[in-house]
Amino acid sequence: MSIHQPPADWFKAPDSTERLWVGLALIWCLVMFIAMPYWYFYGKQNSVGEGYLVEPMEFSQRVSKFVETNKVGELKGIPIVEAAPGGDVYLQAMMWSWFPVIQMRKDQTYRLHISSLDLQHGFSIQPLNMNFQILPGYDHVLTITPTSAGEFSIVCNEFCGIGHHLMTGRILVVE
Ligand SMILES: [Cu+2]
Repeated sequence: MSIHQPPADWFKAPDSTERLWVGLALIWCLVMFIAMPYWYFYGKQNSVGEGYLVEPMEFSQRVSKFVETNKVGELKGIPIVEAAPGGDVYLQAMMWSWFPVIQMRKDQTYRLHISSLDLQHGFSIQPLNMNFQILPGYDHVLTITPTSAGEFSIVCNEFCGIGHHLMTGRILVVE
């Protein structure tokens, strides 16, 4: 029971301005409703990729094996790793690093496996606008073909703690 009762005749039929706004909001809802599936099929970015279940420890072992067999150099103490074209590439996210540094050949296609060992991170390639959510327990596989050579940064775009802003990685694309 409220302290003050509303007047019995509280309801007023919407006037023309209110009807106009409700109408505009409804039209906008429909536009957004259609835009989501449209963008899924015709947008040129953010594929959903493939997803597989994987235990964090198991994924970490795959990363270690990948690094051991494919290491080609080192950047500030972090191994630079290059897979054969068409091969599997592994990237591990954890508070607060991306491991290892990935090297790829321009115009070659790779299967990039990404997973997290602890909590949710965001995989974002800069300066391109590509963003993916990375979750522990899931091997997120992106089939990617770099179309230009250069150095690309990976940043974490999902707040993951006090060192979140330091969580950067590298992808090197060579000719
Ligand atoms: Cu993160």
